[in-house]
Order: sequence, then structure tokens, then C-alpha cells
Amino acid sequence: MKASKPKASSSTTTKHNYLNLIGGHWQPAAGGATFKNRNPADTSDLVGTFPASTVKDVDAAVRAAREAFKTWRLTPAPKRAEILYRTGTLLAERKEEYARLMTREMGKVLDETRGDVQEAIDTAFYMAGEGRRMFGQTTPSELQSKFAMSVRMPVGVIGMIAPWNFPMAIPSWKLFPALVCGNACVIKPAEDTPLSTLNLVQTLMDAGLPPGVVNIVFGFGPEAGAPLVEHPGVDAVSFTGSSEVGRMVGQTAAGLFKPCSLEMGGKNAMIVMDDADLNLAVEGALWGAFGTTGQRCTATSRILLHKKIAGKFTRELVKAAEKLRVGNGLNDGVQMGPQVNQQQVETSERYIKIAREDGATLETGGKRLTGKAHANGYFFAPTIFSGVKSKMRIAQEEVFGPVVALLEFKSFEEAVEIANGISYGLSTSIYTRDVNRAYRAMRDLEAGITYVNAPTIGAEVHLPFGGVRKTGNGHREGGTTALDFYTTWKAVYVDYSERLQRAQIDTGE
Ligand code: UN1
Repeated sequence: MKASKPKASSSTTTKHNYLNLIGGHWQPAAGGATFKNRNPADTSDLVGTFPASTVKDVDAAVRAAREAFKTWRLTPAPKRAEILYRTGTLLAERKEEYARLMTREMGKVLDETRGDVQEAIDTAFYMAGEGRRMFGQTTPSELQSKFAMSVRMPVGVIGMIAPWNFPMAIPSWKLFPALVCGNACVIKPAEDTPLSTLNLVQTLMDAGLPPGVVNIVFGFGPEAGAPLVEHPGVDAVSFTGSSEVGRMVGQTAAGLFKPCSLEMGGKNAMIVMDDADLNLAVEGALWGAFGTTGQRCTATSRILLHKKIAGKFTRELVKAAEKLRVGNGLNDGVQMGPQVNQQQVETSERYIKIAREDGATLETGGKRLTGKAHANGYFFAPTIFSGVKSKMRIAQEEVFGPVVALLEFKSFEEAVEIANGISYGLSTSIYTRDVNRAYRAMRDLEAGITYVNAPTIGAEVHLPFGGVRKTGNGHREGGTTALDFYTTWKAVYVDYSERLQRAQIDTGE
């Protein structure tokens, strides 16, 4: 199949009324309903109106994907990869435009939205390379004149449900490996960040992706997400979001025998030993806890401090947090944007109350920002609790906001025990100059990711991403590990002996 030539980004609709993409056509939801996407830094700024899809739209999208899969699976992987490569190039050209739109719909500061687009670019180029690898194995057969190999086959149609905190990067982690492996996709972006996924998919189309290979249905979980998981035409489901919703997705998928990849929450610990470079650790903590307004599943939400340095570290961190400039992420010099919506602010508020009732000490923050510059947005002050004990809810439950808990320990062993004493297991970090301790941490911290002398955020696209326990269900995004979810193994035997050879029985020759 010939991919069409890249062309300039074509507008999907007029006047910011955006549409679903089904079988290559931009169209409204069958029921005609829409929802509004507003700027969380200034809710009077309407980013656009999007279709509120239902089961009918999901059904149409899945049918379109099934149809497109018939030819896409036969397109040679290196050709599929060329489209991804062109997508990477086009995304690089559009990086600034897409980053600005992303800050407008999601809130995080421009540096970070540029990073988000960059993560999609990196994934495009990395997965384009897989088009000429995607290795299987050949292995000797136990019988004469017989050839044995294993090959990766596409799974079929993948249903994808994406979160709002990395509105382009995370959809790219799902779409690009799925596409290079020969699958067709239906994606439901988060209702808070539909435009960034639309921009990503528009770029794929501009790079020559055939119609129907990727379809978008906008809308909400119960009306659009659930029917996607349940649809008999969907062969596998990839979900990133909360553990609460992930459990429902996983249970539904299990009942239908669908492979299902779940990437969910975290309560990520940074351990600061008494021999750490304290300035470096404070800088890392500030970035890990308040970058993306704490709205990363990898956010540094617990900082475990050796008692010898706890006082000094706390004072320095509080000082630095109070200096953070919170505001509209499009403005120069702003370091932390708003939370994404009212519900997230309420969650932060709820946890402030819980932490206080449980006996933690509020060092700074703890409230919504309502001054003139913050009046129209969902701004929350960078918040630090000290005196936190491991059993407290603020040390156990994910807040997904700019709220960090400081705990103290007396020995490395105790620090590891506290770090591991949670129901999640995504990311961990240790600051130390002792190489032996660093290696022991790499061995003993129970999580999908461990950083040494860096905070808990900052995963790169060519390594496995995911975690243990309530964080995931055993799959990984990123790296070659992503291919394991988007392909299914087939063992192939070719007998060229021209006689019946019975495995395990005809072993004498
Ligand atoms: C997330 O935390 O939700 O590792 C994804 C990071 C980013 C991706 C984070 N590259 O922090």
C-alpha cells in the first residue's frame, strides 16, 4: 500500500467545534451531544467543544477499525514504520504550536508541554525503528528436516483509554507501538484533554496513515470508555488512569478474555540519606513533587528523610516551595500551573483535612489560591506536610496534586521498609553518595522504576514503564516491552521431510 504524501495540517472543523474521527471522516456524535473543554488556568477561556460519544459512536469506530485492520496488518512493518517516522518529523515541526495548545487545555507549564510533545516525538522515532526489528526467534527443531520459529503477530483492534496528565505522550506510548505492530486502534482521550490527542492523530493522518487505522471517540468513561472495553470487536484494551477505574476495566476485560494493560497510580518515595548532596536532593524533590502540579503517577509524593538531615532538608524545601511561581503556564517565569479541574482541587483539599486530622504538620500551602491572578483557575498552593507516619492516609493514598509528605527514618533498612510499605509500586528514588547503598536500593525497592540521585519522575521512552501491585497488572509500556502487549506470539513449524514426523514420539533418527 502506498502512503499518501505528507501535507500541511488540515483543520478538522471550523470554530473550535471538534469532531470524532471514524473511518477517516470527522463526524459529530450520533446523539449530537457535546461537552466543553476549558482552560484550567482561566475557565473563561473555551478551548473547544467536543462530541460526547456513546455506544453508537464506539460501535462505528470499532467497525471502521476492524475494516482497516484487514489491510493494515498486511502492510509490511517497515512501511508502517515510515508513517511513524514522518509523524515524528511533523510533530517536531509542530512542537511549539501543540505545546501551547496543550498548556491551554491541561495547565502544565510550557516547558513541560514541550517535553510532552517531545516524548511523543521520541516514541515515534523509537517505534519507527522497530519496523525493521520486531525480532522473533528461530530455534532448532527436535526432528530432522523441520524448521521452527516464533513470530510476532498483530493482536487486532486495540481499545485505548488515555489520561489527561500526559495528553500526547501517553497516547503515543499506546498508538505508536500498536501501529508498528500492525494493529488498528480506537482511542478515547480523557475528557479534560481531547485536543492534544486530536492533534496527535491529525499528525498521523497528515503523515499518511490510511483511514480507519486510528479512530477517536471523545467523551466520558461510562458512556464512551465502558462500551469500548466491552465491545466484542475490540481484541485488547490499554488503559492508563486511576486504580479505581483500572480495576473495573480489568474485571470487565477478564470476563471477556481480553488482554488488558493497566497503568495506574503511585505513591512514590524519594529516600534522602545523610550522605546525600542536600542541595541536589532539595532541587530534585521540588521538581518531583511539584512538577506537573504533582499530577504525575510518578510524582514524588513521599520524601523519606534520614533523621540527621531532616530538619535542614525540610527548611530548605519549604523555602524553595514558597518561592515557586504558580500561575498560567503560558506566562513567562511561571513554574507551576493549575490543577486540571475542580474535582482534583477538591481531592487535594480533602487530603489536607485528612492529613491534619491524622496528626501531620502542615509546613506550607494547604489551600486553594484565590488571589486576583488565580481567581479564574484551579490553582492550589505547593503543600508540604512533615511529621508524617507511614500508616497515615497521606502516606498511603495517591493525591495527584501538589502535596508531598515528609517522613523520617533512622537507618537505610527502615527507609526501604517504609518505601515498600504501600499498596502501589511505580517509582522510587534514593539520594546517596554511597555506591553500595545505591545498589542495595536498586535491588530492594519494590517498584517498576528506581532512580539514583534523581527524583521519581523522568522516565525515558526506550525503557520499560510501569509498576507492581496496585500500579499495574504486569505489563509495561515503553521500550521493546510495549511490543509484548501489542503482538501475540505465533510458533511456526515447517516440516520439509515429506513424511509424517511425530513430535515427542519419532525421536530415534
Ligand atoms: C506519569 O507519571 O503519569 O516519567 C507519566 C515521567 C514521564 C511520564 C510520566 N516521562 O515522569
